[in-house]
Amino acid sequence: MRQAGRYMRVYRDLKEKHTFLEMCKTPELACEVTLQPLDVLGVDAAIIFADILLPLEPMGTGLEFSAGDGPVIPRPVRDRKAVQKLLPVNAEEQLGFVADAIRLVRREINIPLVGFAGAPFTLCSYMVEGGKSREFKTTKLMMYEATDVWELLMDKVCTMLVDYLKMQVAAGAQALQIFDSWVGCLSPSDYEKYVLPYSKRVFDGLKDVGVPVINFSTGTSTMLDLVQKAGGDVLSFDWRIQMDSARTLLGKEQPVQGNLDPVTLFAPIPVIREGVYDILKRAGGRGHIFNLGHGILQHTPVEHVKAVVEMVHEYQHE
Ligand code: 1CP
Repeated sequence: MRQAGRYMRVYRDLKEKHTFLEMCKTPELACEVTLQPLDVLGVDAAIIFADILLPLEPMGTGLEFSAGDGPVIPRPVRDRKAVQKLLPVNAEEQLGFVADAIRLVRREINIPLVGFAGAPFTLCSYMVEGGKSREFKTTKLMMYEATDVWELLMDKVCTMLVDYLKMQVAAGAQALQIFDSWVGCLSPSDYEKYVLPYSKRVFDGLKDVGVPVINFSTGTSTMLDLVQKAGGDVLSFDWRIQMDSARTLLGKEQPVQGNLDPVTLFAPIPVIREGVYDILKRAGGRGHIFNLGHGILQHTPVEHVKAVVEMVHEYQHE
């Protein structure tokens, strides 16, 4: 995961000439951006260049990325009428550019390519709030005050997601990652009641898709057992829990991914090494994919990212 290729010069140069959405929707450009970090960093897998919010456009809410402020959803969905008006998505026809980009990338690389989408909660939170949020008050109030509207919205998003993710696998994605970036704003009980059944529906819908599915979330260290119940072959979580504690909680047979704090990448190399080794040691050398606990930050020194990849490759388990 290297959300915001913005930390790389080659990406910024390309963005001088194209908008972010143009880059996502032009398979040749999306392919180029996907490839950009691979040789430089020496990573073991690639993630397709796209965004979790792309499906909102065909659903009818609109989608804009204004410079600097992140995403804007011009027609947020806040009542029953708006939810009823949401359009069913034909993934092949309306999001086929993602499949095309996947096909192009597969021809160019010999490492696995990860496809992805947003999880139901995180996507719905953008649709309800109209953009990013700190408190998620509008979203939570929809859950509490208009539970049936919330459920209808989650239902529509789940249907779209299973379809969209299957399309990515058919196009050649060799693993899938479902990003629940903001679900950590919920209490465990609210997660269990308003979100878990829907996330589970997506993971269940992908059970026979034939590739591993990664269940990614942040801020969920106090409810990882519930997140695990939703499903997914691999559980990916952030740095707010130590790897060995998480593995004890989840059971040692549960494959895991994570969990370096992306801010650590700005630290001096010896501090980074300490953080990386700590995770690898606590993970125990089996069933663990090393990764950051969340997306890489703007201005991250590329040299430090390279150094981390080398550290992981050189590490010898005792
Ligand atoms: O150049 C730019 O300014 C655009 C920056 C950018 C990029 C490079 C955005 C806007 N999205 C992406 C690509 C992206 N997004 C990928 C492809 C892999 C890569 O190239 O890095 C992936 C996997 C994502 C996933 C994504 N988008 C998530 C989930 C992961 C996470 O970080 O939590 C989320 C929440 C988004 C929404 C989004 N898209 C872009 C921004 C700035 C945001 C976050 C805004 C917010 O804080 O709400």
